[in-house]
Amino acid sequence: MNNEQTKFPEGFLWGGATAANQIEGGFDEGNKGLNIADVLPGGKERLNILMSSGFNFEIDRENYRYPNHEAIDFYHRYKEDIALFAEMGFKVFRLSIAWTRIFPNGDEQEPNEEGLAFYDRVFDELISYEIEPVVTISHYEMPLHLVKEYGGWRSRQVISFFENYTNVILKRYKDKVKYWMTFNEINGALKMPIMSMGFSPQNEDDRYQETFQAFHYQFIASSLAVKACKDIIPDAKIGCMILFAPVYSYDSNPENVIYALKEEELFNFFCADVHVRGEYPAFIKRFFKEKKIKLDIQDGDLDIIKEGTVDYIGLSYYMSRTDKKEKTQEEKAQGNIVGGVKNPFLKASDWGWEIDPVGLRISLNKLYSRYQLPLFVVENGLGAYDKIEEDGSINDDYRIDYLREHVQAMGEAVEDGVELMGYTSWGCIDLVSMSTGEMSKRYGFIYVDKNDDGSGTLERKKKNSFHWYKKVIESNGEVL
Ligand code: BGP
Repeated sequence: MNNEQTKFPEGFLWGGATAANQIEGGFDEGNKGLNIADVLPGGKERLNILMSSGFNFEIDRENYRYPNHEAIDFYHRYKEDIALFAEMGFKVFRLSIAWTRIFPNGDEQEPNEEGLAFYDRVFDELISYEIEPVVTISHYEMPLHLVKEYGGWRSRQVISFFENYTNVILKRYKDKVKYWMTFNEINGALKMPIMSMGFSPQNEDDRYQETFQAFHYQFIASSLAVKACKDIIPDAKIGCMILFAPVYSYDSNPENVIYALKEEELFNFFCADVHVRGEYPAFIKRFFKEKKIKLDIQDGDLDIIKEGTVDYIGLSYYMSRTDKKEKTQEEKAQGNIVGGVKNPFLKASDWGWEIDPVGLRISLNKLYSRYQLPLFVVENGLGAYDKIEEDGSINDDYRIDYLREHVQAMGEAVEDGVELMGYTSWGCIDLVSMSTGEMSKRYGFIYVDKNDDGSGTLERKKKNSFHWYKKVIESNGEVL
């Protein structure tokens, strides 16, 4: 065991992260309405659907499986799961509220009491173990009705539905939840708009226009949520959530350096700038001009955005991106979900996500020097195939190695002067993968007996990493 000393502040928020659609199941229970994750099939088609356009948003059980429908059945097993999180010593647990449990169609006036009561039970259970909930208001689960009837976040009307939803949950859970986040990986829509925006642009020409218009509506919605949170729960903290993948220039050719810089501005910093500073950054004007983007900005929109700036920045970090201006098909990084070219210095996961712990230190430094706002790593982890040995153990030392190096990198960043609030590793219990819709891409400290074909007992088992993470938390990141 390596006893490397780290400098995590007292009260550092160690825990794990999930999203409703990837754990709950019970997709049609408790009056829940259908959301976008409920119509996404698992398997090979999934990533193509996420990246392309023309998806019809219907359930077709003859040809596809829908893994999110049962997921890992957290809806019925949350007590057992929370007890295991408590055993690891979690200080916080990040989860999302399924909008469709509260407003099954999204546009009703009155909320669904059964849905509200479910999260009351979950929060009470967490609180009974002194685990604080960290709640994402919207994590890739837009009501399907809003997608079909309004075109998702293409429509300005959706702002008021979201505002209603947000006000209801802030008021209901004001005494139970003190950490909030608005939209999960809001900038991820630049790669995969379907999950968070509820539409995929029909053609390349409209792509930027539609995506940035939807961002504008989401910024207003997010700012209204921030403002409501400050009014309703004055002692709460509310953040944004950015998918952060630092962009490296492939080499020192200035053409590649400026290309990487501009890609980084657009992908990593554009949404964060608006959330944190409350205004559109200067660099985006040129981009809008070149792409002929004209936003519908109405009177008052920019004031709302200015007033609703966040308290902290939540980020997911899985990989970096190395890029150059001109790249051949062969040079492209296979599977690296944020694109770019292969980085010769890095290894990749079985899904091609390049593993780069130093990149996390770089990301935290970049974000902190730009904003001087507390940072919260709310997703990070290794998706891997796990094997159960004959004696029932699961020796996921590769996962421990990955996490150790990333925790060390955070420790370095803290020593660099970064203000870091916490770390919730992604998929602390195995769950349905977002990009593949499968179970076999596992992230958990806790194994769930469920297979890609839907079979399995759903029994929970501790992996080696469970015992490792417990010690990490106990020692506040000193025993790694
Ligand atoms: C993030 C999402 C999560 C999650 C994670 C891992 O982008 O916020 O919902 O699933 O990535 O991705 P995957 O499940 O595709 O491995």
